[in-house]
Amino acid sequence: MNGMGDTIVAVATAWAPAAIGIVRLSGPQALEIVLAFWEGKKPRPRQAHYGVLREADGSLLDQVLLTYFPAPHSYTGEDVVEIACHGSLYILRRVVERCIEGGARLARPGEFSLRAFLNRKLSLDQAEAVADLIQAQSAAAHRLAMSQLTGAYYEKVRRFRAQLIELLALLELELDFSEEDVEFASRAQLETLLVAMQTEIQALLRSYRVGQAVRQGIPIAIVGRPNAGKSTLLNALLAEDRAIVSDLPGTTRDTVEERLFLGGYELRLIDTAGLRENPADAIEAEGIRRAREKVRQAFLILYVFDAAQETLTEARTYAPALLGTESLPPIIWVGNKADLLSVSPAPEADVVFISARNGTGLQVLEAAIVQKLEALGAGSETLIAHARHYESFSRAQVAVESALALLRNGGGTELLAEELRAAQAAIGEITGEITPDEVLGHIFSHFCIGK
Ligand SMILES: Nc1nc2c(ncn2[C@@H]2O[C@H](COP(=O)(O)OP(=O)(O)OP(=O)(O)O)[C@@H](O)[C@H]2O)c(=O)[nH]1
Ligand SMILES: [Mg+2]
Repeated sequence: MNGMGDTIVAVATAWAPAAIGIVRLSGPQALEIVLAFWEGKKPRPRQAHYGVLREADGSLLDQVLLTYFPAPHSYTGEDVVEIACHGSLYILRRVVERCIEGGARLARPGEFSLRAFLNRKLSLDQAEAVADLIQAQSAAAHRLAMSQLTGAYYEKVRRFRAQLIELLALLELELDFSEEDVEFASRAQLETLLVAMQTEIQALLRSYRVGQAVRQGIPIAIVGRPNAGKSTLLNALLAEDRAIVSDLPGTTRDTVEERLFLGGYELRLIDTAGLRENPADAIEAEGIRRAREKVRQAFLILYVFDAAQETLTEARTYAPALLGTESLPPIIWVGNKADLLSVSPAPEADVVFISARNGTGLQVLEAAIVQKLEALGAGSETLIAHARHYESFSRAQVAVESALALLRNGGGTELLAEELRAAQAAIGEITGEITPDEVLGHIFSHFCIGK
């Protein structure tokens, strides 16, 4: 497929003054439109050319570098021209306007990548990965986007699909030769393969929560009784006086959220109102309700208790009722105000004693957070990071399970093929290439069984 017909233009770099700003055009008239106000050598493909752009009255608009990528060897698969100008907002706007005067149209959001997808330069999941890559702020989010663009996740999705197509091809062959009662696909091998796939998809489906958290910032709720030192801890972790601290219980009323980069992860730290059984007024009650809501949404909880007032065992005993939910996210127990203790408690997994006020134990706590996130899979490269993928994989999983049930109960080849087709189509939606013809194409190219 080539050419959506018109030529689009947009500023490809950030909309802010900078040393350089790039205007990009894509479409059949890209070069012609630019040449109309370009003064310099006729651009050779994929070479940067120095030249100038002129206003209609002949005055100098800017000195630029121009690169021409003829179709199909460009990002969009169409003719593309990139103009690197001085990054002045005035110049960038004028260059875009000059292109529009020459017949280009302002691109819609994502339109370059859309064209790349329609021209098969990028698959759908790759296009999503490009968007993620641009948004990624942490090493972990970057790793995830890269994995989806060309790495382990990308490979995994394609391997599942290729395996399913392979199996389907064999089953289709069996159906073609049904009178002869041959079995091209060994049922035992089929079962082994499907069981392996089922296990892998199961793990992927479980990874969705962590994948989404890594992509968008991992929500970590700081909770505990009033006056435990939650806001002091938030401030200490941020190294900034963000939340109000006071010795009055019930100081924090609403939730306070801040981003923190730690160990390659982007965290969303959420300070909450202190939890107690009998709130003094309606505002405190509302604060507690919000705190509990944050607990339910959190990926990890820092449960802060005043170690001078409460032992770890007591904190553990009372926490579930205070947190107000049965299914709690993973917890790191933070014994605060350790400066007031005469003996330091014995170390334990998921327990850290600190003094938020004078900073002792903070590094240990930070290390414990990173370690916990890694134990929860946040460091993996093959995580589902998009709801769309989660839905497709869920449907693929249902189909794979049905296929396994059919296999085990001696179901017919036709029904089996139907389930594998469904699984294959579901995964094909992830990559954006649901083409049933592909299955047929596979049979012919591999087996050459006539016309
Ligand atoms: N000795 C000591 N005092 C601390 C420490 N951390 C906090 N405090 C004090 O404890 C009091 C309460 O601290 P906050 O951080 O406001 O406590 P909070 O848990 O946010 O309280 P609420 O917002 O009311 O739920 C303040 O007077 C702090 O100075 C600590 O590590 N050691
Ligand atoms: Mg507070």
